[in-house]
Amino acid sequence: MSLYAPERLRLALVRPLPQSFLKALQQHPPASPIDVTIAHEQHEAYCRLIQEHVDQVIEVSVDENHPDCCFIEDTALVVGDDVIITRIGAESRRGESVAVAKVFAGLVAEGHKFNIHHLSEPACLDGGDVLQMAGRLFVGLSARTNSEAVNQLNAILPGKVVSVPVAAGLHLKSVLSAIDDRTLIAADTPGAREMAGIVMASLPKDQDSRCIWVPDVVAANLVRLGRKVLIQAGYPRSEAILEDIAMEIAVELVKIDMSELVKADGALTCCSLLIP
Ligand code: CIR
Repeated sequence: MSLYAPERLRLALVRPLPQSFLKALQQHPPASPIDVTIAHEQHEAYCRLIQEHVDQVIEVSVDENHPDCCFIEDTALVVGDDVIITRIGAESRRGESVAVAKVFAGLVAEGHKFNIHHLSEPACLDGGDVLQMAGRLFVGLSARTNSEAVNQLNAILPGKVVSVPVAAGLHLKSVLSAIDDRTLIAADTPGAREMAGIVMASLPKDQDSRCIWVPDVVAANLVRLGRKVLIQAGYPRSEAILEDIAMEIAVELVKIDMSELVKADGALTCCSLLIP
């Protein structure tokens, strides 16, 4: 059974982009500086799209002391009824999980049936390193996520975790994501090919799994929202490839420009926590 088959999502968490976003972590200085006004507009447009496709959207309060707080995906994993509050890899971001943990505790108090777990030191894990696909939890071992996190996740979710060394990109999902349970979308680069190979080898043998390569790394990260799929605008060659797949599996592509967030290594998945 799929761990993640969001036909209609019941709940999502998002977190506004702070004014301090200019200080967000960046792997490399971008060609042009972040325009915070445009970044806000792009993030608000993203949140509107999430709102359209999810029954309940909870906005976690903004935290100016954490310039990366809008990248809420990194703070928690939701796998069925299990919620795992992460211990974010970058020390400066670690405090971001606190407010998210409080929101989940509040949901439990209201009657939601979540089992809440916390990763503990020395584990480090960013949600961007976790791909849920076909009943598996692929966990990138990266500069942000370590093997102790994999051990702790294995104890919580026995038999589901597959680790994948991150050979390229900040996170596992910086270079690949799933458009459905049998179709991996991956960047056509040597590092991403290595990572995608490991994912493909661990997918169920009884399904006709495939990997579709896109020429633009940024375009390999997409968000499935029911019958819509959010993709990054501005990558026509990748878009043409994704359009063919979308037609075949009867989903509609929705293009969104998040270029100012990409400058801080933000992928599309990173701005929400989606709960089927
Ligand atoms: C960071 O370096 O942690 C942030 N600037 C970007 C995090 C993006 N997270 C994600 O794609 N899951």
